[in-house]
Amino acid sequence: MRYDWSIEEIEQLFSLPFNDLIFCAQQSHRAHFDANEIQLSTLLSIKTGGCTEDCKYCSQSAGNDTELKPERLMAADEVIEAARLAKSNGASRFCMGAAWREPKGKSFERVLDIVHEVKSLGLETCATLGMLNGGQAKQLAEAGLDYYNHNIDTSPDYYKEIVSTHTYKERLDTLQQVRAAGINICCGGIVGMGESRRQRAGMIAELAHMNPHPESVPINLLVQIPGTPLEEVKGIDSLEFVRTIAVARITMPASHVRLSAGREEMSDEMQALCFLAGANSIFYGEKLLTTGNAAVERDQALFKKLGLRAEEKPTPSTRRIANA
Ligand code: SAM
Ligand code: DTB
Ligand code: SF4
Repeated sequence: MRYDWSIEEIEQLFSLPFNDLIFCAQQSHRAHFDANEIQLSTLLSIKTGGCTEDCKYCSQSAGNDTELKPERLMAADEVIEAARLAKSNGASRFCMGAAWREPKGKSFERVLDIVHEVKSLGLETCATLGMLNGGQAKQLAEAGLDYYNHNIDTSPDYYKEIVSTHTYKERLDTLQQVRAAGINICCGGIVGMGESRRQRAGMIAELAHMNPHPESVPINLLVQIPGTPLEEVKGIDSLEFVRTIAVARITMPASHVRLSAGREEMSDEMQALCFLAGANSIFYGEKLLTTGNAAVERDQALFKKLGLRAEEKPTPSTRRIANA
């Protein structure tokens, strides 16, 4: 496994003829995975809106003038009900998101209880709650958290154009605490925020330098939300998005690369190209956090047309072998 990709090498991958790039990505993909299996994660926003942070893309920042109405942290039994439904629809992982800078006090304790209960349903658990300290990461691990999602979102040099209320370094500090607590890392970013190709390569390089690589790498296509500063940013070409997926696959060959936000607007053909480029995970369910997602029936029909299957949750014994 390589952890030393330079930005220039990654730019060279981006510049390959498309067919060559997809061929390389397929070789990497098939060396590590069944190419016809896709991991399904269902998202739920357990605490929506009113966030103190100023991320320019986000519907949930209190400073962005969006339509969203802030809500309180959901009750545990409502979350468990949603998790049960996600399981019965075929998801293997349940991801809970909160619009917080960091979790605190009684709310954090409720999240710990929720994680414990979701885990006991036989689902993999994932949470994204903002910045964590070492003690919080340990408590989440003890409650049964399998994955923590904390994205770097873009290249280090572009990060300050996107957020001013926390730093890129603080993102890395949280990731370090998560790793130290023995929780799997879900870390990726957003494309289509006005970044250059070099900055996209810079983001992938940062992820690919992490040792070990993040176990899950969500690649989000910006959802342009009315009232956010990125509402009218010029979108990226769809084949450039497919290239980004392929480059993530080649540089992090054993990670699950997730075709994340933006799928609702994508054609079946574009999603098929993303799977061909090595994406092997999706968000599955009617909603992302605050915006729509591809409908479950549409996903089921697409899987049928492409001969794809949902990946089963690894049993503890197979996980040990995979990590050996
Ligand atoms: N507050 C926590 C944080 O920022 O880490 C967790 C929730 S935050 C909404 C999780 C991730 O969702 C962000 O890091 C970003 O990658 C993604 N995201 C948020 N809004 C998005 C949008 N409009 N389009 C694409 N991805 C988005
Ligand atoms: C990630 O990388 N994408 C998800 C999840 N992690 C938390 C969130 C996507 C949010 C899209 C916009 C919304 O629904 O608010
Ligand atoms: Fe808050 Fe997370 Fe949205 Fe940033 S991305 S405004 S931290 S919810």
